[in-house]
Amino acid sequence: MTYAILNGTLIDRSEAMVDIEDRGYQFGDGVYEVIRVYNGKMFTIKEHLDRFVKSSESIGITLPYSIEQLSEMLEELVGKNKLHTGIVYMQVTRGVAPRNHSFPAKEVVPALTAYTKELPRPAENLKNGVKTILTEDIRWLRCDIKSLNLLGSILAKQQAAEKGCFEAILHRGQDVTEGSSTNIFIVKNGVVITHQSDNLILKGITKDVVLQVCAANNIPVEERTFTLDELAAADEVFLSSTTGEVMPIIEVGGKKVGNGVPGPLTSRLQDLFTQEIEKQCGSL
Ligand code: DCS
Repeated sequence: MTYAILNGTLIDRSEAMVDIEDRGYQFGDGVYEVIRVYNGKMFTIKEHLDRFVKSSESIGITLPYSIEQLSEMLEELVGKNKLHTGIVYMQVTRGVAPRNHSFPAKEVVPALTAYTKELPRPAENLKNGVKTILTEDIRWLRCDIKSLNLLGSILAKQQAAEKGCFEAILHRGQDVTEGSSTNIFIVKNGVVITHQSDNLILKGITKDVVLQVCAANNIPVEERTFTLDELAAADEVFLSSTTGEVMPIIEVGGKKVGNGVPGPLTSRLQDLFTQEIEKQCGSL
């Protein structure tokens, strides 16, 4: 049997159902996390749970569980599902209440769900790199909240998929923000450049690990807005995300990055990132 968590209880995945008036279902009124599992161990679990609490608080949802309780619950879920390599998806919504835009009565309990999925590491893409498209960032102005409202991201990712690309790189006018579900980095003259963690992007946990390994290895970083022109002139481009890790980008909007193969600094950062995974989760 495969298990899922519904409101704090482990149940059979096939019996995990939500009400049609769950506010996540009707309004996208909730937040979520995706956590990577390697060798049956969750990577950067603390950072993900901290961000989950922060996202919840920023939309006025008080989680009915402590971080310790959430952590225990997820560990039990991963263990019972015998997940080796994959992800945990977890979300909380404001709960089930008669449809009304404003918040429901205080007694309505936020609805927590979580489940696991087998997902191998994307070995081929990590090695060969991926192609991307460019598209205008039409999302709202609180992209720092990991909200369930993902239409802007979904529409961008679909455009990428229709062009045979892995990701859509988003920009607001001339300024590059991030990918539809990833953070974007460029390398120019040995300097790693990525958008500052403000309201226009999600503060990626993978991004933070990349920045930490850069600091620890004296690799210069600039966290700032960069433009489409800088992207086009970059020596290397890569993305980061929980599922994608540190992934080379070899094409942007039909144009090759450099000579169209993964760059040396990207490969070095991949190695350093892999070491971080192995420190927490054992050898890969
Ligand atoms: N930016 C956006 C818009 C994201 O949705 C994500 C993660 C990231 C950046 C990268 O953040 P992490 O490094 O913390 O993963 N998106 C998750 C998702 O929806 N699926 O997998 C990861």
